[in-house]
Amino acid sequence: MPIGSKLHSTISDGSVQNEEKCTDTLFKKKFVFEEPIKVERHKPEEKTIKEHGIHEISTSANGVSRICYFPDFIEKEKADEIFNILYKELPWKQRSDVWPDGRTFLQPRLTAWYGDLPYTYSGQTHQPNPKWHPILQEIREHLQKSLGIYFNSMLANLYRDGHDSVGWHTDKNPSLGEQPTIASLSFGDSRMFELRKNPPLEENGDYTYMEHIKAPVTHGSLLTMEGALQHDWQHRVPKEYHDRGPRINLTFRLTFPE
Ligand SMILES: O=C(O)CCC(=O)C(=O)O
Repeated sequence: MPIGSKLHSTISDGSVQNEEKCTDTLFKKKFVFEEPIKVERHKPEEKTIKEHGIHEISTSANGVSRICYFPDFIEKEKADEIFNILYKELPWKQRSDVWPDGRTFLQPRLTAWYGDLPYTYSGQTHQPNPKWHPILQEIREHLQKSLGIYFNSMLANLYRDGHDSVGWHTDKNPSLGEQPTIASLSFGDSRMFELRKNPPLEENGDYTYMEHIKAPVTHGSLLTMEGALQHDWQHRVPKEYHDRGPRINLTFRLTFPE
């Protein structure tokens, strides 16, 4: 008598009958070792944003992630003038990132901060700097009128050459609110702005099979990051392996007291 039938003969409800059937099937079935099916995974093809306009790049429970891209936002002569003024006149400084274990690393770029409030990221704080340079004030007003959005602060980055960069990160900072719109203007040499989608938990932080998107950030271009983008994507400007001239990036934000 099969072991299963003996065990279940003392119980008389419907579920046991089902179990008996399963057990019978199990005894009749021949044990065959089968190779596990290998699921072939492919890296999604990297996309490059070239078309001007609004690009909805993903939708999740967090909402829609959006990039707005305007390569010719500021005409060349004006962009040349802005670059020269900012390069010479902003209080550029090389700061350090402070890691959670206390180690410090010089950032591979120079920065300057403008805004009524302090701004903290990567363990270091930019002190309030409410005295906007006149050219920055002019750009801020033009941007606000064009986008219909108010900005009260701006982080400027100077990439001195192709060796300067900013690594993968999100601008997910309590002072920026839940779904910030960050407007990023570029002047000087072209660089590549890259995005990668955050992996689901089961990928254990592995980005190999996640979507990657690039956008060339050229002289006078505007790129905005909007919606759920800071929740669902990371961004960076990588080092280049060709010679590059200096590039200035202005990222306008609306910040709140922390
Ligand atoms: O230089 C850029 O385009 C990006 C700068 C950036 O990611 C940042 O300031 O958070």
